Amino acid sequence: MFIDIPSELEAALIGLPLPTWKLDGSFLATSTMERYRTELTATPRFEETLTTLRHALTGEGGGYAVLRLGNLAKALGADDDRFLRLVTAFATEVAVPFSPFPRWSLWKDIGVKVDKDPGKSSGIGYNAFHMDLVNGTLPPDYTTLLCVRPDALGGGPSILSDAHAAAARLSEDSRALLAESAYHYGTFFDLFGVGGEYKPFPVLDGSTAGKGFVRFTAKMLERSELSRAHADAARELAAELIRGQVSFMLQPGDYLIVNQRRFLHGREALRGGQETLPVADRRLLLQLFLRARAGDGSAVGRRHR
Ligand SMILES: O=C(O)CCC(=O)C(=O)O
Ligand SMILES: [Fe+2]
Repeated sequence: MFIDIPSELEAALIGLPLPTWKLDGSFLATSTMERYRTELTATPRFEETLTTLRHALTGEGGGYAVLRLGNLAKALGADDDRFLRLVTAFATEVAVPFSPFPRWSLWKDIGVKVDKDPGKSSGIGYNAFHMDLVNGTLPPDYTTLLCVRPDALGGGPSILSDAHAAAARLSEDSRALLAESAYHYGTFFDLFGVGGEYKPFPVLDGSTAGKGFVRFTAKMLERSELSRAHADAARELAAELIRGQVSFMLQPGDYLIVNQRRFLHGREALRGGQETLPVADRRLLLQLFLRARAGDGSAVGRRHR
């Protein structure tokens, strides 16, 4: 699931003249996507790299990939606009980039905040298995994380788990409970491109067993009021996700793409002592969400807007 960029391709990408992107509402503009595609497809060995990437995300047993863009990050600067345009161009070949948060630009910073709820985004603690935007009726098909700086103190490996495989290991009774509209999590306010608020929601969608979203966040076990039986079933799923997890440390320039219809993600705790690090040295990821194009097999037969 780790994909290296062939050196001929890397060399060509460094000089690629990608223009600043434009947005159409909260989605990347079609004109930008077309321009980026034209530039990328003219580079050597791009098509084979893209085929490998798409297969990792949507092929049998697949569901996530890490594009190793570290050399490009080093050459261009990991938080330089040219590098960000390049990563955006790769993302565009997977699905349509968009921002659900009207107040944020396309890419959202995930830094380290020592005084935030440690289990939430940008907190310092264990970030339990979850799907991003779990309480929208149409969560992003893909969530993507670009590593600008790992934890300088050496913590915070990413964790990933095949959600359908975990659900399949549960008892019939637990699966039946998870298929009931008995779960809820968080607030839903002023979000674009992810449908309406879904509350309460079922974790498993009985009609699309093995296919649809496993609409789950282990964070609701601590932060939402759930009935005993429904909470127990959710706890069993959380345990199975951990049993099946893979974990790895993102390196500078690594671009993690997660197919949210297949895999759930999270992150182990950062190493203690974060408050001693200057903010500019702390871990920094940039996050971008993608909506599948209608008819590409991972879409839901609905145009993005
Ligand atoms: O910090 C990380 O590696 C993951 C963060 C995350 O999953 C999120 O903010 O949604
Ligand atoms: Fe997340």
